[in-house]
Amino acid sequence: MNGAESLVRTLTAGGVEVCFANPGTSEMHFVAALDRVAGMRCILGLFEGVVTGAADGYGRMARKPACSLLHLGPGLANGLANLHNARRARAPLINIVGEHATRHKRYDAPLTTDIEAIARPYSDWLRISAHAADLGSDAADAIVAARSEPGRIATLILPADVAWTEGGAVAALPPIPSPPMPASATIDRAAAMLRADLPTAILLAGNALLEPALTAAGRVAEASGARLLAAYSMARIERGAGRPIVTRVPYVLEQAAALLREFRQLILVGAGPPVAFFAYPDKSSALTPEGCETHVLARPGEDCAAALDALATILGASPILRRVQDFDRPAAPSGEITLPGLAAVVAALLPENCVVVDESMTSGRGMLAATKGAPPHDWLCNTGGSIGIAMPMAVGAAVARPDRSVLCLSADGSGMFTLQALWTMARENLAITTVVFANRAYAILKGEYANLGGGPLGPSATSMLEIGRPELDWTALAKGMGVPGVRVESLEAFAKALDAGLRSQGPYLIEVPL
Ligand SMILES: Cc1ncc(C[n+]2csc(CCOP(=O)(O)OP(=O)(O)O)c2C)c(N)n1
Repeated sequence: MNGAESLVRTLTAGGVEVCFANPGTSEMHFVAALDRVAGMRCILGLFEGVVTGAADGYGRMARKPACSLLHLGPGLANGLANLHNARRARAPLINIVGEHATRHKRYDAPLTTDIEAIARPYSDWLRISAHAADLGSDAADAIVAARSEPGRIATLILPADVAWTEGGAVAALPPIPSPPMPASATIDRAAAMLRADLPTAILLAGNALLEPALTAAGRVAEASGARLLAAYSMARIERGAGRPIVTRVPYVLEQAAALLREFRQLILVGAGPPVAFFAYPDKSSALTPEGCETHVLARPGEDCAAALDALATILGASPILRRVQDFDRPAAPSGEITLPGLAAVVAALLPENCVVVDESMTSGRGMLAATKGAPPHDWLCNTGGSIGIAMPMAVGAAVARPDRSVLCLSADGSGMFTLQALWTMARENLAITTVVFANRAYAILKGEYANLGGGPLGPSATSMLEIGRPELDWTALAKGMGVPGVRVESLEAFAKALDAGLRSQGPYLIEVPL
């Protein structure tokens, strides 16, 4: 068995069943091993941003890692933007990057770069494999690193000679460490704060927005009267009718500040203190109101669910959560396309257990509020602000959960970064309905420019923020990659297309001109 085969065998034995890949010559032994080892589904992405974004979406939905396979430094560089988002999402991911054979590096062949230097800031764990005999145990260590709470990026750099040399050995998986429990004094302090008669919010992020932590948070809120908030950069939230009521901190600074203003106490669970996305002249970057006491109940790598459960017990919370979101959804509206109308159609038709991948940007700002009473579903967001994640992430989510339909909401500018994901959707026949909000602009940047107080925009600057010349034809782009689609001109046409897409067992694209 060569090193590459020991790597694939160790990965599959350790529960890594999917590899999103864009390989090259240096990864050929890994690719060849896929035919000798059962149990690894290999999925081709036609750009590395699709590969890393899909691995992120898979990790968020499967709650275990897929691996990505990238070609040397340039392949990694192409995948970095979505690797950044994955790291910000604390998604579990094993990032395998091929490298030249050790003896080849001194020749400075064209693809040579310092892969370690490129990968380091995007990795929580990194190792360069040195010997075929150790590659299996390197892979096992990578799995443990990726699977350790709250989910980590483990980058394994794989020199070609380590992959092709005989003497590989499959390694057993060391135990995955359990997340530590916060100190009891930390939980007691949170209980004392919640007993004080002060307006209090509990800010949740990461795994705290998923069961079982979510219900425990709901019980704490019910017992104490505290309000549950979700960090703007939330990776995934389980929401909808029957679930705890959680409000997301808005993107827009003034709106976020207005939401947070009333609180005198803030308890953080898997979240950092709220901060603005960007700095603006004369505005604070920190969003925690002045005089508000902040207390960290559980850090991201700690056991958020157990901490919340212990807190609920101290507070004498009811074991059964009663204060949940009511089922409430509108009838699908008709008429001219408007943003509230589009949100209402989505709310009217969202199927139970749907996975919504949201990079709708300015067009979807009303989506969360409109869908809060829809049947239970998951909502996945862009966590790192690097745009071009929705379509790749939808691929990964659909691969992880073939039992659920996936609704991908993408703004047109964001979508253009990684639209090659449509090809993978078609090739793998994934049940993903992609809605493209075609406002033909980088609309958010116009608002940001105004926030920066730069005065009126000149024609050259304006043309940097508009993408309508030439006009993108999304249904043609999708068709060219094997995805059927339709352009809709009214809310009833949108509702009809959305219903058809969500019922179909394959990919579908709806272009909504705005
Ligand atoms: C990788 C990356 N490149 C560039 C940006 C800067 N950026 C932020 S928003 C945006 C345009 C978004 O336009 P679109 O996705 O069409 O959404 P809209 O604002 O029109 O709703 C750009 C270019 C970014 N965040 N990430």
